[in-house]
Amino acid sequence: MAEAWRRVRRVVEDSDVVVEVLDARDPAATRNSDVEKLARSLGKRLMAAINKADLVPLEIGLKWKRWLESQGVPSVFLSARERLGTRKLVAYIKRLAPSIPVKVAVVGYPNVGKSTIINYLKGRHVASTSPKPGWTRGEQLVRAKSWLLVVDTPGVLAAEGAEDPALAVIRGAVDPGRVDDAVPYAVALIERVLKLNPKALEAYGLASASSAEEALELIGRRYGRLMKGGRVNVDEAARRVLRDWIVGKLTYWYEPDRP
Ligand SMILES: Nc1nc2c(ncn2[C@@H]2O[C@H](COP(=O)(O)OP(=O)(O)O)[C@@H](O)[C@H]2O)c(=O)[nH]1
Ligand SMILES: [Mg+2]
Repeated sequence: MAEAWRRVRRVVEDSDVVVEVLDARDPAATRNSDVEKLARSLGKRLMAAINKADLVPLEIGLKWKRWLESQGVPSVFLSARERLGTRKLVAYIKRLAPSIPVKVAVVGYPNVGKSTIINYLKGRHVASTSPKPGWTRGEQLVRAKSWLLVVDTPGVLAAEGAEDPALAVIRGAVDPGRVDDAVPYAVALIERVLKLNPKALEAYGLASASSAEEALELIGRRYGRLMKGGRVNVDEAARRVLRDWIVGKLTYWYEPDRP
């Protein structure tokens, strides 16, 4: 078993309630059936936190919430960064708690907002970060409220072998500053946006594009410095798009039951 998965397993084992954090821009792509199965097989209560609500319309977020709940996953639609819906998250955790105090673990792909959520849950009343008796595996527990203990380590899911490079980007596996060739990743991401929600490219001032390659070219022409001979620096444009995804400047949304 890979070390990353072992760590996720440990975090889940040490909890009663597992909060799977999803990116509201693409909840289906940031969902992980392995961790859901793991939580269920260990008898943990599972819920989803559809995070970054500030980036998508409310009615879309609520459709995703209903979609997840129809599959047995209680869900809240929230913006951890903007502190919207966060109290509802706490209320859901309380409702799901099998006993008090409840131990909560936060899991998800990189960049979905796990640390922001953990920090919110911990709040300012960090009473203790020392390991509790019975906590032999090295995870830290923070008592956030009298009834709420937070596992201080996020369960980071690794995006392994994503068949579609767009999924690798969405699942936080591509570092725009380090990846050798950013273009195929950016093209794949834009293809997904064109397929699911082409209007989202209006954020780049693009009314329409007939292909992802054309869109990338137009983005480079509009925002980048041109190279010798007026050629577009496509590599730079691609890295910009990947960065924009990470910081939330690039946003799109779609309804459940599309791919
Ligand atoms: N727009 C938006 N950005 C968020 C939200 N929550 C977290 N982020 C941002 O997403 C990035 C990753 O957040 P972080 O908590 O470090 O994610 P982690 O990798 O899952 O721990 C950071 O730039 C956060 O500021 C949110 O609710 N809305
Ligand atoms: Mg983190």
